[in-house]
Amino acid sequence: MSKEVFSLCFMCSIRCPIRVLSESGQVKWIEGNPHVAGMEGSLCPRGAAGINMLYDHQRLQTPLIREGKRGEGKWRKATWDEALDYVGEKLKKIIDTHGGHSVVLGERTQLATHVSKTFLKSIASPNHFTHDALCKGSVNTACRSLFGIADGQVGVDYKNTRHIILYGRNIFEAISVKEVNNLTHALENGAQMTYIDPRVTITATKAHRYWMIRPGTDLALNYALIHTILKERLYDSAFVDRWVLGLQELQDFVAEYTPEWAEQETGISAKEIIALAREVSQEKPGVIFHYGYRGASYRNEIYMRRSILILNALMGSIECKGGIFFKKGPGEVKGKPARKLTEQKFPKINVPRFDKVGTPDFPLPDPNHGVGQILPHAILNEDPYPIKALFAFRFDPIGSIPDAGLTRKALDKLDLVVSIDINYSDIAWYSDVIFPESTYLERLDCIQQANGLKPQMFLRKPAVGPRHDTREGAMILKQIGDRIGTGKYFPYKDMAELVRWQLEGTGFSMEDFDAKGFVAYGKEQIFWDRQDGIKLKTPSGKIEFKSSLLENAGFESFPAYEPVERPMDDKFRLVVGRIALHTHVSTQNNPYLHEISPENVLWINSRRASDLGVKDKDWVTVTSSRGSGKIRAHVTDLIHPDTIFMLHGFGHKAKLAERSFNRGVSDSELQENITDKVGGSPALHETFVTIAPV
Ligand SMILES: Nc1nc2c(c(=O)[nH]1)N[C@H]1C(S)=C(S)[C@@H](COP(=O)(O)OP(=O)(O)OC[C@H]3O[C@@H](n4cnc5c(=O)[nH]c(N)nc54)[C@H](O)[C@@H]3O)O[C@H]1N2
Ligand SMILES: Nc1nc2c(c(=O)[nH]1)N[C@H]1C(S)=C(S)[C@@H](COP(=O)(O)OP(=O)(O)OC[C@H]3O[C@@H](n4cnc5c(=O)[nH]c(N)nc54)[C@H](O)[C@@H]3O)O[C@H]1N2
Ligand code: SF4
Ligand SMILES: [Mo]
Repeated sequence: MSKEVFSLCFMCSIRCPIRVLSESGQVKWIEGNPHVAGMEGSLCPRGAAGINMLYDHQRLQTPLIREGKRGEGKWRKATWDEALDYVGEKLKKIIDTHGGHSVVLGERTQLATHVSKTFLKSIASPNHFTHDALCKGSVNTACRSLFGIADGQVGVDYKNTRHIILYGRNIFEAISVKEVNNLTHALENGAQMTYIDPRVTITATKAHRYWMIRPGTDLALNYALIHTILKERLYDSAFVDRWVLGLQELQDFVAEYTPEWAEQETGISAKEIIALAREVSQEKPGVIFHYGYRGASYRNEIYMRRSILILNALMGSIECKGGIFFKKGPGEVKGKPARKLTEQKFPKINVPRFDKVGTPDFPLPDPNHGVGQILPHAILNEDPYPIKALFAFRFDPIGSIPDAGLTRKALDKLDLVVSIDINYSDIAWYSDVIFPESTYLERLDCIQQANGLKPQMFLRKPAVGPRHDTREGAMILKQIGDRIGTGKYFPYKDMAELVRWQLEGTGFSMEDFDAKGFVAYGKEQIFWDRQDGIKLKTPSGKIEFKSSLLENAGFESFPAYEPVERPMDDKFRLVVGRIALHTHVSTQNNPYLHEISPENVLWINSRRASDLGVKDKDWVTVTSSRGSGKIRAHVTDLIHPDTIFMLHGFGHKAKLAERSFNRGVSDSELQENITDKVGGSPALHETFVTIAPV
């Protein structure tokens, strides 16, 4: 019997809407949901490889309890009751002895995040964190400093743009399907694309203008662009007069940052910088200075992301077609959002978070997400208090927090490490108990509230039943709750009951999602009135160039430019990123994706390679202060001489993921665990390495 189901992909956390066809309980075909604008039936390669993930025998199939030492790989298969009882008993002891706050749960933000937050709130722990700070914490803080609104509620109108400027936003490899389709349409309609990256990526090859910038100097470039725009009065004065606070302060500040100065710093000619400022301003306001996605690279990240957003404000490209906009929720059309379990009343929490976010020590990062890379430091230093248990839910702290050696050392100190995963990930391999989750093709999930120009809701529905002895994450957490006496906070017996509860009061039912996979609160795109209607949430109600958020916390709005350190002598700056074929640390063992992209290589500039006597495809050793690894050189002119680049996500340690085991090098083994103390991002590109022929 054949069946069609509309659902949401989860080969990465973009969660593209999909249409899945199955026959006699076997998935046969997945494509982009044709009913959803921008999807146009397309999928990225990882989305297509979802079928291989489902039928891969090397994924988790049953609960496992560790028998040998952590990381040794000796497991005992367990029944669900056995594994849940085991975790429940240990957890109860930890909470009774050390308090609920000694328990941390880290996850990739996902549809069941309100369940995970409930799990911790019910034991009075403030220690929920998401991947967000590791991904784009400083973008988040930059948005809040200017708009009072987090980046998650800011969107980009790619389709109607006239000119897009991308700072290492490698959109054609680090993919979101709708963004790629919409930007492709804009380019076909004559939009211009400027791409800035120390490395020639696929996106660079499609751009009208490409600048090989010296890494870590985008802020200098932006100050020079702002300098030119203000000096030549190229900005949208009506918009700026109405909405901006601190223009004069900005003008005084950038006076010394001339294009000639920036040329020395960035390696981009002053003439070209001025040309871009003039060119873009002719197309305003339908232009986009893209504030970036993985905004997690340098110590000064917050100011670099702020400078990009300031450029948008100067172009008036905010809340307009072809620019950036604020997402609209159901409240905008008098609708109700889906309910969340976190709306319940919980025990009072009297301690700070493990990462001290929200305290004077670390005031600005978003407490809704926390700062994950602080975890190893907090555990090892018992600062602000001892931590005893970690739950990793669809998140791999070993692969995704820089300095894996330090992370493992911290994990060694814990009494309990539990993973909820679908793969033998490196964190699962290092856990005491692994709970296997049903994959996205096999599970009903919580409601996706999709704010945007048109508020909508989506639903992930199973295309087929679970192939193995797996459960949904929201059920696993509930069943642990049942064992530690917090079951009452999870008032559902199965996922369908939870979803129906979430939909109460919204006017929609689960069946309403059958036809197209989503429901919409209205038909029209909503733009706020640019004269009077932009609902900024800053104290002044304006776009705060001069930021009360920063200044009230003791930080400057416009600190003097401080250059990043240059790699001296034989050193290189290590830079990392993605390709279209893999998701972070998740897909390297996927049979199909592994076949096309089995391991990472090290991009190195031809001249520097020749100085070292390294030829293309030679094995080299790459060494940092934290670790070293053996990897093949990819010798090329297409990378800045200061920089070496490798794909993130390889070098897995879990033996039962046989294809990816020990293939390539893990960037997290090499990187130092350093943080942008204002914005919250890890400075992933602040590690220097040396290269030696093997
Ligand atoms: N060193 C280094 N660190 C980084 C980055 C980097 O480039 N280098 N990038 C940063 C960025 S941008 C991000 S977004 C984060 C991402 O960090 P993570 O979220 O940790 O990475 P992912 O690979 O997306 O997924 C993590 C885990 O989710 C599991 N998983 C996949 N699908 C499911 C599912 O349906 N259910 C469950 N329970 N588990 C599932 C995978 O098997 C994997 O173990 O990493 C950040 N950290
Ligand atoms: N295929 C695929 N797509 C994905 C993901 C995935 O894992 N796989 N993950 C999703 C997620 S969570 C994220 S965060 C996004 C990431 O989306 P992006 O941020 O677009 O992707 P990255 O590959 O992390 O890009 C980093 C780029 O920045 C460049 N770079 C390094 N230093 C500098 C610098 O100083 N200045 C400039 N201008 N550029 C620099 C690097 O050379 C690299 O090309 O991708 C999303 N889409
Ligand atoms: S970008 Fe690709 S992997 Fe990510 S959700 Fe969309 S189709 Fe799936
Ligand atoms: Mo990310």
